[in-house]
Amino acid sequence: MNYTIPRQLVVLLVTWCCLMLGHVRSQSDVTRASCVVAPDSGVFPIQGRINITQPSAGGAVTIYIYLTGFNTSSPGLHGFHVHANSNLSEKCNAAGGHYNPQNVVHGAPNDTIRHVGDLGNVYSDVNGVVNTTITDNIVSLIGQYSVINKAIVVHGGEDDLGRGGYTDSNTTGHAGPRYGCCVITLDSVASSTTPVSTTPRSAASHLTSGLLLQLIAMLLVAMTMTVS
Ligand SMILES: [Cu+2]
Ligand SMILES: [Zn+2]
Repeated sequence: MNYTIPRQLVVLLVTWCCLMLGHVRSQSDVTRASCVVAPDSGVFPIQGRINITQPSAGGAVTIYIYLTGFNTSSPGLHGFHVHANSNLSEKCNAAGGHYNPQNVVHGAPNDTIRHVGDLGNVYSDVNGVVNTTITDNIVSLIGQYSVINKAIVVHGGEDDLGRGGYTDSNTTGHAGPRYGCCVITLDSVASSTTPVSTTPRSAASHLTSGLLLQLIAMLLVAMTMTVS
């Protein structure tokens, strides 16, 4: 029996495969980490989750923050940093100082000179909730200054970003007590089989491969329309 598959069906299947390949590729090239925040022994039951993604080595990280348990009667800013240690045995105090591998002074996230861990402040609202996203170009999940296995600490007070004139403004931002903390753990690494830190693929090469697949898909769709 002579059975032929309609040409349009074949073209559509190939198109679908190309689109799926592009999708899978973009998903698996992202490095992901997370941090489950627990309260210090202090007054407020701070808890929540922080997810961090980095699409490429050397690229910006996006930090998704959802925390609850802050004082509902005084909404405001709370210092938010990566600290140097992964040890939380003395609650948040064992996390050490700000992650500062370059041994420079404390600063604001946008300052040229700052600790790697200086992420500024997060805002807790009238419900005692922090729900925000930070994008940062210094913190990384990959390479020499990776923050994997470092702590994140959220403070009781506002980080003055080094400008407050207090004795600890240039080291801690005078951000006050530690309300909650967690250790950043790696969830998934970019799919590349070569070590990302030694041979990083540029953002441009990711873009090119994605665009190529999309171009092939569009050509195939155009062919289908021509045939029918
Ligand atoms: Cu801190
Ligand atoms: Zn700092």
